[in-house]
Amino acid sequence: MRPPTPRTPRSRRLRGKVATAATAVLLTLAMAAPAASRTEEPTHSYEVTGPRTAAQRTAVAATGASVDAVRRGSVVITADAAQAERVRRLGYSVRVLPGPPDRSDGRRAEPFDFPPADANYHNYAEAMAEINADIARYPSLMSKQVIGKSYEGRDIIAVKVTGAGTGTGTGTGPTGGAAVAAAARPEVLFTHHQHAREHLTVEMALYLLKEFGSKYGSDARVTKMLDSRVVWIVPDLNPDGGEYDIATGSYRSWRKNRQPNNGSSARGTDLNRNWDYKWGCCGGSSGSTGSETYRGTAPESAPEVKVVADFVRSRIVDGKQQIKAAIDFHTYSELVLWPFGWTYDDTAPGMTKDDRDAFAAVGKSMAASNGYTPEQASDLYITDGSIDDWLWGNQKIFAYTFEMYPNSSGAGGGFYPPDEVIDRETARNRDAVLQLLENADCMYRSIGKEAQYCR
Ligand code: 0X9
Ligand code: CA
Ligand code: ZN
Repeated sequence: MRPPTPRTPRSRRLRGKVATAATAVLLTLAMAAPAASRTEEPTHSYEVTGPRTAAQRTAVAATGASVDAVRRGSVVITADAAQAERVRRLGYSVRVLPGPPDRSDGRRAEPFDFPPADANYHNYAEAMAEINADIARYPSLMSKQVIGKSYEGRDIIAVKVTGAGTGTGTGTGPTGGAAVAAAARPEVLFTHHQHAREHLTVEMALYLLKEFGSKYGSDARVTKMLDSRVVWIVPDLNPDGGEYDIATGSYRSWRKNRQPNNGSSARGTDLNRNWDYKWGCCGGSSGSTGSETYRGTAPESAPEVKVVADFVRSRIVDGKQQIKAAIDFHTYSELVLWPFGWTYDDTAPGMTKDDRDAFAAVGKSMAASNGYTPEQASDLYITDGSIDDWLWGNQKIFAYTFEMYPNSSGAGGGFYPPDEVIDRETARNRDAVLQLLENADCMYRSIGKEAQYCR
């Protein structure tokens, strides 16, 4: 079956103008045939009271629900009715929480656009336009590559950001040998928006591009880093899911991509369970197409994961992976997480004590700057096939997961914080991002072992 042609949403400048016939047709389609409610099981957010250990939370996740927030003695999940019933049968009390907030302001949203009260979020077309404008403004600092396409055919891009200065990865400052120095720059990867409803992560990517562009040459810390590192920003791994989530003007709490599943009316693979490291190994994902954490038919069966994994592999030069460190941005819970997610153990094959200690040292230092909680990913619950396990286990990239604002599902809006918080909550990670860039040339310096590992 051919994927449908992606619809190009109109720019927000046109909002309020007379709807064209084409737009009216789109609106009708989007409103009249919500695939989720007709052919897929509707999901709700629930508070589950009882689970207080990681093993108990892993058992809750094994019902096929996604665990969205962890508290002492309870969790918040997204689940359909059958999954919620399975959680109940584990012996926990389950209470329906309110659905996504209504941000319509009593006005009708344009199809494939954020509701009026959240207009400062960027849909796919708006984000691409913003990025193109940044690149046009700072052409010697940043450039764009289309690294592949989503299932529905949208471009997945990587933006390269690196300065014209002559710094190297050694921290010795200007060398006068620009061509040689540029080849030696450690590379750092930022990935965003694996999960459709986590729209704040796209804003995080836009913030980084603006910050790097506007501060290069004036802010000493930014300048030094961009002259001695190559930054790669993949601002949107899941454009299809993101557009689907906002398509009707009411948020759908969608998580996965929009790939159809053979023999099932349920769409989507959880991209963060589809990476090729210990895929499906350990009860940290689901083999059921209807699950929120469906792992796909095989590692990298989701085109979006394959595209980004191929891109990461393309950064192996002369047998050496150039990318040294990474952050994958998610929402919510305000966490800095490090691998592994597939095992509760701190160390494991492929994770020595020194590796773990370096992860923890830099992780805790970043968390001290943004006020998040630092911990190993599996302290929450087991995940398998997640991006950071693959980046570390397969590519030896020091990869973190950040869970952004809000802290809990209550006050901050859960997956849908109001657009008023975008500036504050993206800038909040400025120092952590710079810290990762500063550590990227030798993560083991953080544990006093530079001489042993980085010569
Ligand atoms: O479950 C996930 O994929 C992440 N949480 S979210 O609510 N954004 O879906 C957490 C992943 C943590 N595990 C690893 N990073 N391995
Ligand atoms: Ca607003
Ligand atoms: Zn997520």
